[in-house]
Amino acid sequence: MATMHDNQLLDNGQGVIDPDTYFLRNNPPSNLAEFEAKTSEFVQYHKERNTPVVLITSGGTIVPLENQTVRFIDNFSAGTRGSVSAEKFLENGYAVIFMHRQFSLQPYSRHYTHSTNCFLDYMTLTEDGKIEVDAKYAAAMATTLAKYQKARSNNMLLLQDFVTLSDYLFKLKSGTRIMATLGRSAMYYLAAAVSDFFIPTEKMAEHKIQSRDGALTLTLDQVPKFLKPLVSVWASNGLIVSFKLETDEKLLVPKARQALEKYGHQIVVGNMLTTRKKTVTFITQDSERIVSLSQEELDNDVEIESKIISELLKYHRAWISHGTLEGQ
Ligand code: PAZ
Repeated sequence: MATMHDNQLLDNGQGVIDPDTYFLRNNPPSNLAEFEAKTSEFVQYHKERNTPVVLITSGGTIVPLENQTVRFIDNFSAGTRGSVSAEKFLENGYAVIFMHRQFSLQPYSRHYTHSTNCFLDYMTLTEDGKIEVDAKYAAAMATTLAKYQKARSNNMLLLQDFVTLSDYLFKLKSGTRIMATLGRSAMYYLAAAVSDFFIPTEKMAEHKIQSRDGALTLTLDQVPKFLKPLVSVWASNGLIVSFKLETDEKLLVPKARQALEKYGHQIVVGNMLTTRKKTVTFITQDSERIVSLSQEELDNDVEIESKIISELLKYHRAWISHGTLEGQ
């Protein structure tokens, strides 16, 4: 733990601590060693086979309001972007580490788990008491099941989860450092919605906040800027793609550009809350390109992630062969 003196030194004067200080002041998740062992084994396996590997982060982090957490603040994200993207990367021969918010959408199972149907609605009971998949769903389910089983049996998909901001940050740091051994054939696809504000452990109530005390006023600290060490130290050789979500159109491209300048990574994919499933903007240091689904594609249930991934594969090929995005 940092001392009072360290705290003064490590604070930037506006109450924002740096990432190293964050890791000193917060406890790692109890399953971090298991996370690291599984990630290392997966990465080593694919390094030996020269398989490109993508780390996808997906879903939202929570920030607890109490150390013994009853209440928390959540971040918007169902995990659609991440889980659909994972399927598209797998179809293109990538091994996928899918670091997702626990119980958010996952590749393949997403087609059945969070729909308006309960999973039991996909099944029928035969007269002799056996369970079968309803004929209406069987063909599509067989296709999805075959893809899922292929990914698992070929060791192409590693599922890892997080819940809190702190879980996420510790695992992101470990995961990216392990992936760094792959050099340029690693891609980081940071689609998770990560909290910008949190309550440090030492300022948090220990027990459930009581309503008898009247209205609740919260003061949240700013989360340190983790993309900085991620880009410059943890994952320095890989292709780094971050996502930016906005609700005010005017801010989307300027904020994305600001992020590229501040952190020095390669690509920001910008998306607006209301149109994120049909339009995204690719922003690099020297380009800006809107990618959209046509009405016909929307009518045919084409998912925008297939376009996002095919763009990124071009960038990644260029990155692997000469370490820049040019010539993609
Ligand atoms: O998971 P989902 O499909 O509901 O949402 C995806 C998203 C909007 C969270 C993602 O595309 C994104 O923009 N992530 C980064 C969010 C941010 O700016 O922090």
